[in-house]
Amino acid sequence: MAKSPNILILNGPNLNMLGVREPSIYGRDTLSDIAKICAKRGKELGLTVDFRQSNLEGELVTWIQQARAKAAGIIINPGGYGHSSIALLDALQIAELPVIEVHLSNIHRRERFRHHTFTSKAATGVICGLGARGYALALDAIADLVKQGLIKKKA
Ligand code: DHK
Repeated sequence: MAKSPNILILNGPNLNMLGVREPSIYGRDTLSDIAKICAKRGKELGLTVDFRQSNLEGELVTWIQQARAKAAGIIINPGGYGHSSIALLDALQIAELPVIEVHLSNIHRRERFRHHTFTSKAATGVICGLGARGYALALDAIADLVKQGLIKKKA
């Protein structure tokens, strides 16, 4: 039987604090609740899900570099690094994989400094404002992209 495609789901800084972190903005789901949602949806879609979180920019960069050889796609909630990290943008571009960026909150309804994300330039699509559900929707989208063999081309 063919191996199921591996999807790397990355979560950036402070997302380990979900559940207690400003619930009116980020909701009450913990990161482990979201990991369970992703495992379930991934299984339904025939995907293997590798769900990770780090507060360290360099660790996220290393994981994205490793994904180039072993993953079929990347889902990333870059947290605050989305607004600041050219290193994460570079790593995502080097990966040459379908990328879906997720934000739990609608960053466009929030402070102006959250409106711009460097990482979005490397994303095939961006989902924001739908809370934990955004991750399940990102898996649906990436399953389609992987099935169609749509590999993101460099700009
Ligand atoms: C998560 C963060 O940690 C913030 O820094 C972003 C994003 C928004 C989210 O909505 O998931 O600004």
